[in-house]
Amino acid sequence: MAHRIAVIAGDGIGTEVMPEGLRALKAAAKRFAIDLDIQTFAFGSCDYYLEHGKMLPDDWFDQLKDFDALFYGAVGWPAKVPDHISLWGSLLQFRRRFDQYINLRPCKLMPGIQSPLAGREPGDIDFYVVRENTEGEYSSVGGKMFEGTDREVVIQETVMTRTGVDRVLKYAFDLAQTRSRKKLTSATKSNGISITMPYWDERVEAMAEAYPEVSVDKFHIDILTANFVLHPDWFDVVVGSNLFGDILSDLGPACTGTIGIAPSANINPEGKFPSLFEPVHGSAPDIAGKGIANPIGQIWSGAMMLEHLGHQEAANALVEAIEAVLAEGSPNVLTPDLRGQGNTASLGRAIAERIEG
Ligand code: GGG
Repeated sequence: MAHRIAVIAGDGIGTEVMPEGLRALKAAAKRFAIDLDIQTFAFGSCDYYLEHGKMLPDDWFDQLKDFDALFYGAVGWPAKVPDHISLWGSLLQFRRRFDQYINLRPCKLMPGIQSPLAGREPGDIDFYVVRENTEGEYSSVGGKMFEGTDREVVIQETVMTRTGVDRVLKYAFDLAQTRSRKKLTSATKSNGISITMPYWDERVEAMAEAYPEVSVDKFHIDILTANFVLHPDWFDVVVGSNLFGDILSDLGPACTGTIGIAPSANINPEGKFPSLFEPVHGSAPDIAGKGIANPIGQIWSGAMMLEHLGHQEAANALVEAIEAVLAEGSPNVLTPDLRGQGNTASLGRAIAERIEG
């Protein structure tokens, strides 16, 4: 039976890397005889907002809920729509309504890419960030008072629920258990943020009792970011709240040379709703329209989607094709963030050709 994939390219470079993500997916589908039923949607972009006054149509949930996966580009064009309106009006709706409470973000130094961290080789950086994806600091609890006066007050609460914290910790511990190093690092700031973050720590300690084989480290976020740069080889599975996970999963890929290659999966592990696969990078208005965006984050996200849909061999073929093209290092193929003179299409085409074999 065909896998139903909903495609939403979104804004900026999302619309430029998506065709390369699809090209790679179609090449894998052909080689491994996978039936993909791909349907593209125009909503979820700032242009849609300018035309309709909202990021999504009222019936978006019903339109998307029966798909097997969502393949997503990027959102945001602050010159057209304020970022908090575009993000809350689209991507965060998907994550919440489809209960995609895991945001899984691999961070790996690939062959042929020079890390900005001196002396680091492929193999030195290979970890996952597991980000809580539906609550935490990304909460809609709060408000404004005395707006426009000199007594103006703004408040936004962090929300941590036992269910929300335990389920992301369980996912992270389960993942750590499958890895050879079996190491889990938890990010908090429990010396300064004195209620929610110590609560997260308590839940880590409680969960750790069920995983005696997993070694657990707890770091405050400030020194953890320093250690990402100084000792990226220390990390295996890093778990954090919505905000901390977001920051760490930009910093991690930056340590591997470029955020342009970083993929992510927003997962509803129970499979009750579709999961969503998107590059970590955003819409990058500064380079949009130039055709130079790196498509690897989108293509690698496609590999995570194929794995999620049960096609491990095809997923491996995508990642191997990415690694082969990076290792080859042809300057005419690689995008400028990889120190090449190529463009989005040349890199996407080279990877698709490798997949085809
Ligand atoms: N493809 C990822 C994307 O569009 N990100 C825009 C963004 O600002 N995301 C914030 C977040 O992931 O919470």
